[in-house]
Amino acid sequence: MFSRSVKVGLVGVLALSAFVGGLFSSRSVARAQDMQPQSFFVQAGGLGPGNVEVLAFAPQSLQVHRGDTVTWAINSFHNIRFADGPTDMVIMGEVNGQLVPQFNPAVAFPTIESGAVYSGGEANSGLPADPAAPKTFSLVMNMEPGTYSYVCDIHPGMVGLITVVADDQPVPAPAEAAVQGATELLGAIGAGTEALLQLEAAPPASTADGAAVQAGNGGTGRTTVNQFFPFSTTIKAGESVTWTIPADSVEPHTVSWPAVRGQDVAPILVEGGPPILTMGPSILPMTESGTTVGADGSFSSGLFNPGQSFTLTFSEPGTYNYVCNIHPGMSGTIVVEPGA
Ligand SMILES: [Cu+2]
Repeated sequence: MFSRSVKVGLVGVLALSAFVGGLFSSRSVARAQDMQPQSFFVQAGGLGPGNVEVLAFAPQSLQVHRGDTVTWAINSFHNIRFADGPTDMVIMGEVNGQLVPQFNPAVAFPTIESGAVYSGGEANSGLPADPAAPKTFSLVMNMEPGTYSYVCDIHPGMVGLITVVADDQPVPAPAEAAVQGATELLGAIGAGTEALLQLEAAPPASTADGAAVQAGNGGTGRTTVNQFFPFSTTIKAGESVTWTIPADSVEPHTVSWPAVRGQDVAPILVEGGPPILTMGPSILPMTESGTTVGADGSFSSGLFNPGQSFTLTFSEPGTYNYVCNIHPGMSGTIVVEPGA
């Protein structure tokens, strides 16, 4: 069933790539021959078949003229902040005299509106208010010629470049830049799809210490496969399961049962100011690693990061259909049989 959906997805992506290739009629143009401002598209992240996700801007590097518009298609959950490097997504802040983790306001809230003219310096799109809604963000580039970097703070390492080229110098046409972006995304999705098929075929093996489950994958650069491997694990009551995210992965996950989705943020309203965005039950740790859980219990690791593990011991027979709270479609099953 899996391989079928992978094939269909790839065919669709390849068909799209051929279509975009067909648009390849206009070539690089200098401003002198083309006084109309142009409009460029950049993909902020990309989604592939089998829960493969690319955490990169594509094209990663874009050339424009002053006055051109850049529009980012924000695929899933990203911000766009012009800056030299990322800042912390989560900071500790005071709520009622206690320090609690909260989303950094410098990341969460916009400092420039979509459609505005950008003339340099720090500027932030803020986070999408509704992560599920399709979203775009546009800026008119009004900087001096030079190269400007921007980042997504949610995904450290997700960096894009915009080079403003002097008016008398050519830049690749928007269609050409779009093909470049599609090529970069296709390559990254292809690497993720290959990793997915390999992990499906040969998931991590259990050891004497208990069952092993890998959350996500490593070794594919800016691409993440948001799946548990193996999908289904059978143990006996009293045995344990350890979930591990490879150190060279680029994405955190949760291990949670039952699912608590769409509650990443618990806003606290503040009179006369922006709300404090504390972390919500989808991503807050609820269960310590090493805990023993029964059939009537629930568990949630909270966000854990590449290189980290989370272990549970299951005392009661049953079927536990657990999920990652932050990645829709990322789920697994632990079947606990009666003990020997
Ligand atoms: Cu996940």
